[in-house]
Amino acid sequence: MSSTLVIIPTYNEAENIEEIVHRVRVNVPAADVLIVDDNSPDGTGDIADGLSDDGKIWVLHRTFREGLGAAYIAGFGWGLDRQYDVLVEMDADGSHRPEELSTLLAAVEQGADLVIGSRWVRGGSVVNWPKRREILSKGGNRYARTMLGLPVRDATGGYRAFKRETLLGLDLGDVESQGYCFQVDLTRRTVGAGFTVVEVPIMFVERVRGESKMSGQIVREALWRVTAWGIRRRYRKLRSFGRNG
Ligand SMILES: Nc1nc2c(ncn2[C@@H]2O[C@H](COP(=O)(O)OP(=O)(O)OP(=O)(O)O)[C@@H](O)[C@H]2O)c(=O)[nH]1
Ligand SMILES: [Mg+2]
Repeated sequence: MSSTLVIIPTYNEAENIEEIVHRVRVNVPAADVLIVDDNSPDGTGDIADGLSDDGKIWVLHRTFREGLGAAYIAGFGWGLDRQYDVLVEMDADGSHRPEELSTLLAAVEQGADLVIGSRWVRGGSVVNWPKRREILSKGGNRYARTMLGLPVRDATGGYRAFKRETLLGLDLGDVESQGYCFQVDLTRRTVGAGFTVVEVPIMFVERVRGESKMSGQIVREALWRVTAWGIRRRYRKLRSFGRNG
């Protein structure tokens, strides 16, 4: 059996952390959980410490808030050092339902190198999102897919399971993207390295408690980085066409 680590980054998730960890433990008891907390002012880190006494729940305390991307990179490093076979990304706010985790893990067992829990494939859905969030997510995905040539409907989705070998093949040391575009960045790297990506439909549920960290700055970062990656990709293609054609 593969050993699995579910990585949950947190910033001010005091109202959510206990429930989400409980749901992971109930639904996939064999998996370990790593909470990566960036010194949340609301005490999420202390609550997490209180959960971590059964040998399956771990907490990585970081001193500064550095964004979702940096938190995941730290969590991946922690898990790779400890030889986990599968590393899962999951939000703390309940949007990524632990009840669907075994579906993602089954796709890994069947051979996928990266499994994305997808809102925008047949059978996927979003619950309680305002129309503007749906438009932003669908539009952002269409833009990323076109600019980067990605064979993926939900490249910004953050509910994912990576095989350890996939992460080891991605050169995580030079990842700079922080917000949503961290997910696009990892998708693009995974596809570019020739790994297999499989999307499984999920029901994404808008958070009920706590505050979203989504911001204009996160959207702007995604837009300029995807644009820059896309231009570089086209330039490289043209150059190699010029050389070979
Ligand atoms: N460690 C850490 N976690 C973060 C940081 N920013 C966001 N998170 C966590 O990352 C997860 C996703 O953040 P959300 O605020 O839900 O953002 P989102 O899912 O993109 O936006 P919504 O769809 O509006 O919820 C949550 O568990 C957050 O607590 C950060 O800077 N550091
Ligand atoms: Mg969220």
